[in-house]
Amino acid sequence: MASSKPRRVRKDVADAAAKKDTVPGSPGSGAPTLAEPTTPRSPLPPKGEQGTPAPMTPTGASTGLPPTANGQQGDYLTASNGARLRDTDHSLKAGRRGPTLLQDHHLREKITHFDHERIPERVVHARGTGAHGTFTGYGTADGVTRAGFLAKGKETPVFVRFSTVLGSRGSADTVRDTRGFATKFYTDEGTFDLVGNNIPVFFIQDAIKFPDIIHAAKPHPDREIPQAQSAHDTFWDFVSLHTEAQHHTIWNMSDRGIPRSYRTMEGFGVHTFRLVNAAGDTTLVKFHWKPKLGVHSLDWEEAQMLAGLDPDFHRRDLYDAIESGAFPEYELGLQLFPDMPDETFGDIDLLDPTKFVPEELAPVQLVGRLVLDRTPTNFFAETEQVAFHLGNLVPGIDVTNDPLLQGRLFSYGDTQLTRLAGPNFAQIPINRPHVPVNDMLRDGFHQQAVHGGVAPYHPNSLDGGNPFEAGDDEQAFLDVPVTVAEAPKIRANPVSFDDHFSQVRLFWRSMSPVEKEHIVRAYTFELAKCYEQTIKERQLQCLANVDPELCEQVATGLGLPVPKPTKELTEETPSPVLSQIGREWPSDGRTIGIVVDTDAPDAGLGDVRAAVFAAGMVPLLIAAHGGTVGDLPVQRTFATARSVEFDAIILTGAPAPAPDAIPARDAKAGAKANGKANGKANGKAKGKAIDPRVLLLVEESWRHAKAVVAWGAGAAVLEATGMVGSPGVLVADSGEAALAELQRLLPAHRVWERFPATIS
Ligand code: HDD
Repeated sequence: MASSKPRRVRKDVADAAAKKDTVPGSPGSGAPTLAEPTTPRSPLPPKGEQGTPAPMTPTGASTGLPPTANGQQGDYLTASNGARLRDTDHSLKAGRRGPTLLQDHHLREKITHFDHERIPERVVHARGTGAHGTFTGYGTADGVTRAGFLAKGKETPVFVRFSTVLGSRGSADTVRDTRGFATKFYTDEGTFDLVGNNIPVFFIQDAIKFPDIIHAAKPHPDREIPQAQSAHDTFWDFVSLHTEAQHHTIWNMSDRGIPRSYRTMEGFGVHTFRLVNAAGDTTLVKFHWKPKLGVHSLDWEEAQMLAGLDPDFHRRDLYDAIESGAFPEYELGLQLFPDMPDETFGDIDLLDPTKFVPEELAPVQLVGRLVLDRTPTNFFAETEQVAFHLGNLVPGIDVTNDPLLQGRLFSYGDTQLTRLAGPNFAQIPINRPHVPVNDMLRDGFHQQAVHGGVAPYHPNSLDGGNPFEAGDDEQAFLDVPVTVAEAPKIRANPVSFDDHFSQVRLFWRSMSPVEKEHIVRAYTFELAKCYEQTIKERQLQCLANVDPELCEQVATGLGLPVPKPTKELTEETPSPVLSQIGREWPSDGRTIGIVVDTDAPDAGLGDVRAAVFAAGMVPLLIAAHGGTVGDLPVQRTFATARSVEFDAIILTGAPAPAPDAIPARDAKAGAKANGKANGKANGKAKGKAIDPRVLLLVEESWRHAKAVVAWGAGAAVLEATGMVGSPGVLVADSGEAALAELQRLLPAHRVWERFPATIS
């Protein structure tokens, strides 16, 4: 029988505990290091200007909680029930050397929560990064759609997530792959998700093939390699057998597969959608995102180097740009087509997602501007938990019967059930609409709402008939009453879907010679990584059906016979706008590496740095060691700087090797190695040894067709590498003149004429 007396601690035990068995850091323990918790203080301000909007209720109303309500900036550490904690560094034990007690709730809670911190990564597009921003409508789409967020001057908050497709969550950013460009518009009429890619066509025509293409492209199931690559047998096995994938594949093999930055990448909604205006008239549409900085890509060697040197390159680039105020900008554009019963434009079937419509035939009409100006406060809460869904449509935008789109309408909601553990993922803050939600969806795992009322059904009288259905004139979403032709049930495609090669040829023919060379190299690289001879031969046969020159060059690279075409090679009119080269783009936000000799800094250094900055670019000083040069901060050292980070290099000095560093390159050996590339070279100029890391920086920049300008003592570096006279390598009279040369060269992104292409 339990004693009714209060429990007392035996005095001898209490004394012993006070002497040796107390918890370190507790009063009387005598432990010096853990005497008191951190002094409570006011919550820290949110990072920069980035206060998260206060958490909202499932109806979209603010809870009134401060932005950092769930952050670790509060006064006291607490358990999840809010009780203040005295110690979170030691588990509760039976004595200092005793076993841990099961009753230690804090220990169990802390470890249990940690054990479940990871959620399944996305089955595709696992590697991604996001940003907040604002979309402003131009009002130019009013005639074709009643979507309110496109109205003139209307501002709508957005969240964008960029991604690669194949790699796992921790994979490198710069792999050769398609990039996702998914935008959530939190409009006044509900959330609209535009879930696109940076390539306007897709691998497959019917969603039922999606598991096949993804299984083929993901790492091999036995060894789980290669990670985030298409250069392997199963990928090329599938795309050479399933030839509708050839169009998307050539885009991947082009420079589009390795964007320089998310800021220099186009976006495409891919499918044809249907717009409806206030009068009920419909128009077919394809969505485009046009980056303000133009379309620009990495060099393949750069992409590979970056995968090791800075696997977070695109992620970092996006954050750095936003945090430095160089906000990424894109314009939303529409290609509009009359909504005819055959849903074609010319001879292009608008329901076939492996086809695009050249802009020369249907110009892209700009309807709004997106500015990304805020990085997420918490990666997991926002970027990881954001859930896009093509079914998130607003009045004025509807779907078509594209069979890929139809399957996607199912997949996105479905995948979140596993990934976000239940049906209430739309209540997660990043997914909540910014308008009141009044659905009759109830219960389920992780339900956040405390729903009132007794009648979550329609019609009802017990809750006064609430909520009511909206009338046509009350912003209701209307399914466009498209006529569905009477037809037999069938598992087959429209006949027009059988053309798998004409647009692949169109794309190839639209490329400039240098871009064609890159495509040849990419196919040759990828196929050379395959082990199965039959797969290489089958893909060469596909290339023969695209273009004889392409096929021949790749076959030569592989050392294989050149097959003859088995299909008629149609005469396709090129679409020049597909080429990334030959146009001029703004240089805003480009990164300029400025090499400084700390022993003899140039007097004009500060002015040049300021001028680069004033021109909207990012100047980064590179020197032998950290600290400052005069009052200018050194941002990279020769040990941390690699050429791949910079768009151009300015040399303001010729730094000597550190006394204890690797010896400067031997003049003769240097001349021999570099002579192959450009005539003459050595590691010394006029008898002065130059730090080999500077030479490497400049040589790599040269290999990657970047502008390199020097003035003053910097000219010695160019002399040492033997590059003077090579296109885009210049010695200027002054810092001002050097910058002027850079500004002349940068709008083309790279100095393409340095490597004249051998392909026609
Ligand atoms: Fe998809 C994610 C884009 C076809 C099934 N897809 C996903 C994302 C993007 C795209 C950008 C990442 C969204 C994010 O950042 O969270 N997907 C496309 C495009 C397609 C396409 C442009 C063709 C035009 N997708 C496609 C098909 C299916 C899926 C045909 C399935 C039948 N996609 C998914 C998915 C994902 C996804 C499994 C994984 C994570 C997620 O949805 O939320 O449901």
